[in-house]
This record gives sequence, C-alpha cells and structure tokens, in this order.
Amino acid sequence: MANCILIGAPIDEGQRRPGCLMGPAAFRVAGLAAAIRDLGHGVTDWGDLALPELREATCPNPAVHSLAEVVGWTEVLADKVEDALADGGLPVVMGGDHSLALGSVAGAAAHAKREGRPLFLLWLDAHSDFHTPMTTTSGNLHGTPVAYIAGRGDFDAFPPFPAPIPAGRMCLYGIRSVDPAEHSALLEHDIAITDMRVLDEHGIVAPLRAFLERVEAEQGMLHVSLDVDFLDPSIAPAVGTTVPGGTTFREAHLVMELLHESGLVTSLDLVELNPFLDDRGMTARLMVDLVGSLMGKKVFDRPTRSK
Ligand code: NNH
Ligand code: MN
Ligand code: MN
Ligand code: MN
Repeated sequence: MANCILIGAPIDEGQRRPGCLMGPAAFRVAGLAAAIRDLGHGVTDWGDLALPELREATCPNPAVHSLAEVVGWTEVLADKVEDALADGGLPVVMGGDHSLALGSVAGAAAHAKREGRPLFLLWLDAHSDFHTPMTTTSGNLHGTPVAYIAGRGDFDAFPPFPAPIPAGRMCLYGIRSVDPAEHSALLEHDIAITDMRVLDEHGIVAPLRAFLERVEAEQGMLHVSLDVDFLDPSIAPAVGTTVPGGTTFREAHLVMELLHESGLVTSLDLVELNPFLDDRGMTARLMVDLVGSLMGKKVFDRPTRSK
C-alpha cells in the first residue's frame, strides 16, 4: 500500500487563462483523498504551497511572461516533491497549470539521483511541451517542462535540472498538438512521440506496455504527468487548451489500470484542471476517478484464489 502525499500547487502563471489556481480546491472537493484512502492507502495532505519571495528573472524572448513566478514555483515544488519521496511517500501534485512539472520532475530527479536509480517520465498530454523559453511563441511556460527535463539549454533563469532524463526514458503519450519549433527539436533529440495516430493504429495498451517493460527492466522510478487535455474535450471540458481527438473514458482508465498493475509509479502530477471552465465538476470528478484506477480501483474485482 502506498502513502500518498497530496501537494497543492495553485499555479496559474504558466499560461494566460485564469482558473487553474482553483485546481487544488476542486480536487479536494471532488474527493481525491477519500478516493485514495478507500482503496486502503495512506493519504496525507500537505496543503497548498505558497509562492516564495520572487527574485528578478529575465528572458531575452519578449513573449515570455511570469518568468520570476514560474522559477519561484519550480524551486518550492522541487523541494517539496523531493521531501515527499525522501519520506517514502508517493507525491501527488494537484495543479495548477503544467509549468508545475518543471519543479515536480526536478524534485523526483533529485531524489532518483540520490538513490542511484534511473527516472522515467510518462507524459500524458495532447501537447509535447518541448519549447524552451527561447522558442515559445505563446510565451506560456506551461509549454516548456519536457525540454527542461530533457536538459535542453536556454533555461538560464531556472535552477539546473538535477539529472536530465535521456530520450529513451521518456514517453510522450496521446500527443496531437506540436508547434513547428517543438517538432524540429523533438526530432533532433530523438524523442519518440506516441501520438494519437500511433494509438489509433496500435491501440492504447501495446505502446504503454512496451514502455513499462523498460522501466521495470531498469528498476526505474516512474513519474507520471497527467494533463487534463490528454482526455477528449467531450469528457473533460475543464481545460484552457482543448484539442479534439483525445483519449476516451475507457482508454484513459485503461492506462491508469495498467499503471496500477505495473506497480511502478513513484510520483504523479494532475495538471491544467481549470474548475472555472468545468461542467458541474465532471472533469474534476473524472480526474479523481482516474487516480482511483491508478491506485487500484477495478471495474470488477476478481478475488485472487490461492491454489
Ligand atoms: N504548444 C503550445 C504553447 O506552447 C500549447 C501548450 N499548451 C498546453 N500544453 N496546454 O500541454 O503555447
Ligand atoms: Mn526540503
Ligand atoms: Mn501539458
Ligand atoms: Mn496539454
């Protein structure tokens, strides 16, 4: 049984549409702690993090906004996620927009480095989030964490990433929106993209199993970053950047069920939930239900018979 540590990250600054800062509250209202506890796990809620005092931060790309805030959140989150892992916990970061992964994955990477274990990354998202602060045209830093995690340059204002994750240990899953600058950089870094075309052809199971087998073989730690827009907008409207053609209800649950069966997940982000855009809490509830599947809830529980 896991000891889940809920960490509220009310971060809005990585994009322009206000509302993600209400995410942690919505996850609590939707019953995240109870959903995990009912499955027999321990749950501790560390409350919401606060933005530390800001340092001056500048970026030559004039499009970039809220850099100092995002750097501040990155530092505090890296520290807390590392603490939670050092305590033997499974950190569940409740966002907040996806810029929080700059910090959460940095914390996981710092812990993995100290343990001498490889860290793997499963990025469940419509977007590849592979911009640097220099290549983004929207200026929204929620579009940059994968590049930071991969050790791409141009993150001068940020703390150096503890142990960049090599391309072979990353899996970008559900992708269907990639900007031109990201596209060329992804090819250059040889990062495999499991986009919706691949999932249409091979199904949702096979590519994930192949990745999980690699994590298992290397006894890796596994960070899962779940962006609401991984899901189809028809079932998850509460996100600022909807992209049609996302995963269905059952596909998403199946991903979570396979992750549970693997027993490999060591940290988790829940990001981009914008409760202001939700329809009677349906997206918040779905995200909580998905965490339930990740933590062991089954469609039909078959008792294991001993022979
Ligand atoms: N690629 C776009 C940008 O950088 C969109 C990123 N939006 C996301 N990422 N929601 O998951 O601005
Ligand atoms: Mn600490
Ligand atoms: Mn994202
Ligand atoms: Mn996205």
